[in-house]
Amino acid sequence: MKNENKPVTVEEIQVLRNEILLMYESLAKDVISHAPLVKKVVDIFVDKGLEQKWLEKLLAPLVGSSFEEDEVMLVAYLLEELDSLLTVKEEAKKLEKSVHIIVGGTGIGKTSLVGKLGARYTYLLDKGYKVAFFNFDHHKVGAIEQLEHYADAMDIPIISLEDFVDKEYDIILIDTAGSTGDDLLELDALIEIIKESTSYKIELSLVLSATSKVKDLKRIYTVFEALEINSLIFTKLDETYDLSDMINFLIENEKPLSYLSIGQKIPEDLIVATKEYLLNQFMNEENNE
Ligand SMILES: Nc1nc2c(ncn2[C@@H]2O[C@H](COP(=O)(O)OP(=O)(O)O)[C@@H](O)[C@H]2O)c(=O)[nH]1
Ligand SMILES: [Mg+2]
Repeated sequence: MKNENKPVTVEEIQVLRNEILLMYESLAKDVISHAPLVKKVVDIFVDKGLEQKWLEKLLAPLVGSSFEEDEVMLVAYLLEELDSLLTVKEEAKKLEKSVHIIVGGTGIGKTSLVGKLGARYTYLLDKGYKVAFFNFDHHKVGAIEQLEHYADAMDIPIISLEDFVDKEYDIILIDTAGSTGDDLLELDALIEIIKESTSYKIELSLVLSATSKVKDLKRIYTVFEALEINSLIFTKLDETYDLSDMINFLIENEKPLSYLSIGQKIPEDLIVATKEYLLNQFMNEENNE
């Protein structure tokens, strides 16, 4: 009896909360099995690759309401929920003086992206920015040649670290190598040097492929999380009709999405990420017959 007056601890509340969540999950499944139209809509989105549990939890509260009989409303509701969970970063009208570091696994499209962004910032926006490239990929054979090729074609200089200091450039794009631990330490040291010796704002983007599985996306994210990631960029959206892994990853990850690479052509196959584009691509995919 003495226990009744004892204050409840945070741990006890957490245990209770987990139990309630578990009960709610199985309840949600049960409730939905009695609402055929809701179940149909869950199945449509499961077919598209979204997680069943997540869908059930969202839709269960609607069973018994007028929504239950309206498929269009149910789909619209789910799309709105998806929309609210995705975060995008709009491109500023006026870009700040910044060092934009592009990191990610090998072969994911980082160097191509540096080329695309370089061309975009120099030639494709209302205001032309003064851009320079910096190569931090000294491992991969041919890495510098690829960047040099873009630099020559676009008339963008490849600079050395000393050149950062004179603030001559508006945007410095840094191309990096893959993802071993040593590289990350070196990259971290480079970031510290830039912070200490210049006033450039640092923008670090993790590049991920739309063709990767959600587990791999999470694993790569964990590797690079040691650095301070400001935004995500997805590449190779043209190589898959199934964006569910990417969407499932983004639902759980709060980092904003900035750009999308939708093909190999430089510079035109780069777009600013919008929720409309993502959701349209996701809903119109051709694997749902
Ligand atoms: N289909 C497709 N290929 C891409 C895309 N982005 C890059 N690539 C290709 O992927 C390959 C590797 O690109 P690269 O930029 O060298 O990757 P890095 O190793 O991360 O620097 C090249 O053949 C690129 O043309 C994209 O959005 N779609
Ligand atoms: Mg590269």
